[in-house]
Amino acid sequence: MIEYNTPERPQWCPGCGDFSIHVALKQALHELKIEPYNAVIVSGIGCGSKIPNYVRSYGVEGLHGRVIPTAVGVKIANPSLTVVGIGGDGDGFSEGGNHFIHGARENFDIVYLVQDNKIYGLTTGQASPTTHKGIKTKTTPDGNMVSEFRPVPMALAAGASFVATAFAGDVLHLKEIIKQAIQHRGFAFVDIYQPCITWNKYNTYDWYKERVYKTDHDPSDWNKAWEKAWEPYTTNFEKIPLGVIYKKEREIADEFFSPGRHNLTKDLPPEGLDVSELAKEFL
Ligand SMILES: Cc1ncc(C[n+]2csc(CCOP(=O)(O)OP(=O)(O)O)c2C)c(N)n1
Ligand code: SF4
Repeated sequence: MIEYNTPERPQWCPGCGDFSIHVALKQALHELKIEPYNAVIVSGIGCGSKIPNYVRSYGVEGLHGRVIPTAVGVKIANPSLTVVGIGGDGDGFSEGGNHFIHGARENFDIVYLVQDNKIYGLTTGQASPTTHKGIKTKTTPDGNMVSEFRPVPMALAAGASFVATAFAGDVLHLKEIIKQAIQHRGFAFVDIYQPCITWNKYNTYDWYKERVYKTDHDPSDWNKAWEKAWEPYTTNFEKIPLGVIYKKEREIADEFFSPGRHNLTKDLPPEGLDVSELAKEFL
């Protein structure tokens, strides 16, 4: 058994979906025989983003909304590492929305897991981009007036080469999906439906259990994937597919940016550069 446990106990509310994501991620890394010194967990800021503290690997708890650029930086610096970016829906789709689009487009070889509880958990219950229309939150006391952000169609439209959905209430399936995401070569996005039992009284475990089902379509069929990606919205959340929605390998960006290819330091003199003249401009 590869030891991924830490002495720290997660500080989540009892019953929070983040517990299953934590277990599934550690189990996926263990089953893929990835040693802790070859894994880096990069998060943002939020309840779920505390997760690097609870996994015995390398980790960065970074800035809110900046999971993807930090993860990409780690991957470029050392392409041999397994880099897993992880954060909340507020972190990834609001502050980090721009990075999400371009991460999918550029296709760096990283995993990106979103703990999608459809609320801002850590800051105590404000509406997030994936909060459903009509839902009352602290910031939408008369009901959310705007339509929800659609992460799965967005990832597909932006060009992600691996797009999947999973549910924190089904930890074994979630673990299998995380394993597939890690094994995929390219940007692998998993939208994880994660109940926040404290602030989101609408998207509960029972609410999901009545709606989720495992899809068995051919994930290399883009048109079918597009249809599945939209199913929650076209059925008014009556049917929510879980599983790999789309998967097709294509060129990854990593090789272009690899330090070996652009040896930016090769022409520097060994003693370094004298920048004192240049610096005077700013004095
Ligand atoms: C740049 C910046 N903006 C805003 C915040 C305040 N902030 C901290 S966590 C958070 C939202 C957390 O929600 P989410 O990302 O969905 O994660 P969750 O807590 O639900 O897991 C916000 C707005 C911050 N820390 N930094
Ligand atoms: S506030 Fe919500 S997301 Fe945060 S730990 Fe509690 S249940 Fe989990």
